[in-house]
Amino acid sequence: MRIGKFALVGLTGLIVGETLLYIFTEFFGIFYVFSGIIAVEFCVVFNFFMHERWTFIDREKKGRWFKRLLKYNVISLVGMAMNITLLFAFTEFLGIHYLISNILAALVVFNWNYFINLKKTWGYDKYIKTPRVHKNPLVSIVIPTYNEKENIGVLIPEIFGVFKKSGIRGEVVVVDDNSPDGTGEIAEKMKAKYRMKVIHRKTKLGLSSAVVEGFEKVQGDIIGVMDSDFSHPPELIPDIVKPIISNQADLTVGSRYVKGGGIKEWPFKRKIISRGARLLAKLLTTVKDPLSGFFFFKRDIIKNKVLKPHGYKIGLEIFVKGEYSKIREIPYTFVNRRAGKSKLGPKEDMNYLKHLVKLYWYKVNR
Ligand SMILES: Nc1nc2c(ncn2[C@@H]2O[C@H](COP(=O)(O)OP(=O)(O)O)[C@@H](O)[C@H]2O)c(=O)[nH]1
Ligand SMILES: [Mg+2]
Repeated sequence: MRIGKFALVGLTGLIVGETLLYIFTEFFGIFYVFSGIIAVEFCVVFNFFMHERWTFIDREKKGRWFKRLLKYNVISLVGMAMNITLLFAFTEFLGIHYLISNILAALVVFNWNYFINLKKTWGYDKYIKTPRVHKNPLVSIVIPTYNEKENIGVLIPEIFGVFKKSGIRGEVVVVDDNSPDGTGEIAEKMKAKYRMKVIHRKTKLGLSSAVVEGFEKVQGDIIGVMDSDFSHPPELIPDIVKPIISNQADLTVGSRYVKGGGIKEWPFKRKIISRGARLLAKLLTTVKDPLSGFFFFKRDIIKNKVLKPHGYKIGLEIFVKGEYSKIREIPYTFVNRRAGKSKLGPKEDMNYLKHLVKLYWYKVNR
């Protein structure tokens, strides 16, 4: 396990550091603070080479090692500063005993160091070879529905209108969980007019599993996901798929948290919860709106991946497990649903936390 190697190198570094500190101070008579500074620097360089030769040996070799050393050095020093700051904050503001605080701080900083170095210094995300899509690809949009009778009949024609206007070859896959209000039948009737499939499941089995089931039935090389309640504007489809069609992106995300994006009419409480939820996903992905349910991707990025639909954030699952290199986030404003009721309640917040733990575990073991 890579993170284990990383930890072991860190530990050996500590021993080397201590030894050097002792030697410089006792044998060379250097003031111990200066000895400490020299020892830390030695340590950083020592650890760097261990990581180069061992922890990250399977990377694609590109660029100069000296540049990586520089990055690693800066990240390590920032990490140390973070450690001290957190130690202080945990002790003073949370009233935790300073020895415990230090362990907590070290844990946070260790993880930070690991993930940042993995990505930034040794570039593990960058060198993934992503497939190209060919000219005029088929775009499949998966739409999960549960009691959306007022929306679905309006949404589908709008989507196909957008396809036509923008010259996109598209299909829609509706996954309905036997909605009591008859959404499934409405969708079924529309098949006569539009290129679409309707999957009928027996009971309400949940949003994520519906989407994953949809993925299994799509024909397109590009797959998209959107809600059926108009929270995700169909007019945006061209902006969000075109970067993929032109191979400028492997994954595009409709984003509320990049410049130009936003949310309308959310109460303060929901905004706070959303911010907290976003923060917790911070180390998992660089996507700025990791909880977005409006995204498109090249089918191949999930080719060999097992998607586990825990909770309802299927997007996050793909952002974390997918093999892609180029992401693009397209700003949009999330609006509350046009008609009908939300199906997701507080129970889903717990599911989200469980999902996060699983994804962090996945990432660490990768
Ligand atoms: N098939 C299926 N779709 C669902 C389920 N739960 C929610 N959806 C759909 O998923 C989308 C998002 O759900 P919604 O209730 O709007 O969630 P909110 O926007 O977070 O309030 C909508 O298109 C729903 O119809 C489910 O259990 N099964
Ligand atoms: Mg909704």
